[in-house]
Amino acid sequence: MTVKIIGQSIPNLPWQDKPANEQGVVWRYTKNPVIDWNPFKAAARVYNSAVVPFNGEFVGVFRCDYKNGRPHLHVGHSKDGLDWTFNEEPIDWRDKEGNPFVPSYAYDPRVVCVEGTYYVIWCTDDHGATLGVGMTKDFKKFTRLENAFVPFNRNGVLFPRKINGQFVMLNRPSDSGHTPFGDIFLSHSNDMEYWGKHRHVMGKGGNGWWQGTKIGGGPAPIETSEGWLLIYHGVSGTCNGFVYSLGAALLDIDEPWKVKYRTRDYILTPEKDYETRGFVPNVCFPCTALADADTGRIAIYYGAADTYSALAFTTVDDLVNEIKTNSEVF
Ligand code: BMA
Repeated sequence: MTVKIIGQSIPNLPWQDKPANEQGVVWRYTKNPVIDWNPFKAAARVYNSAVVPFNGEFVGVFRCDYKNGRPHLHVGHSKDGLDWTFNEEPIDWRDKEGNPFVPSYAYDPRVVCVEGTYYVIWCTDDHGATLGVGMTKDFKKFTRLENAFVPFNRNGVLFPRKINGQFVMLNRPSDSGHTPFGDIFLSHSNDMEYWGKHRHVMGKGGNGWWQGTKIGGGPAPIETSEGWLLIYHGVSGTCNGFVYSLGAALLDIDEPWKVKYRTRDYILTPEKDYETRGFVPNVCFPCTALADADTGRIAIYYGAADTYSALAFTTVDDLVNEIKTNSEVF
């Protein structure tokens, strides 16, 4: 391993070696999907979800679309990151005084540990879509903070440590519908409640039609010796609707709104049946990337077709090499 991951060891990270005939820099888990339709009584579909290592096992905050179509967040547990059991009840969000502070809907969660606290950021409703923010230490008691922004905003992704003494969150200003535009910005906070010092990070477009309509942050950026490794989603508009693919970029370590390199081509796009067929066809939507500092292995959890949870793998050396040698920054 030549590129160093600055992060934790995850010896039980889910993993499969790269198949000999694989051309891409990212390869799929052969037993995908890891979560199928109707995985527990309340949930029709579980996808676009957040997983973190916890006490030697794994815990997740999962987007669960109910049988009335509305999404809510449920906690799930797994010993190996592959077989999951879900809490039947949604997360019981409370404000700082302990009063119920329940979102009317909640989707696309990301979970990031900063200084021993697990922060959950998701898309919620406040007279329009915006970013809900909460925290937990044990995945039993959850405290909800103020929403980060006024509507409309989606794809809130926290960096896994403070940068120059401040929390930093990627976000994607949007509209009230399915948003036919969108660039990635970042915002700073001293306290996870008041957000400002906004910076544009990167835009849609370039030569790549795969990201010509909009882009949005994916998993929490991974700190490496080459900069922040960001996996994100890029969206192409077709006559048959949006197509969601994965791209990656390297951001400056101290000034992460500066893009050093960015993949010219997608690194994963809908190809398999579980990605091209489902509730919303042609969607690969990453919300988690677990990186093992000892081996450089990276496991990416992504939602497939707004229906399934799937896994794909890469290594930090392979991915950084791909980004640097096939880069287009614009
Ligand atoms: C986005 C979000 C995602 C979803 C995607 C494709 O706007 O709603 O949750 O995966 O659309 O439908």
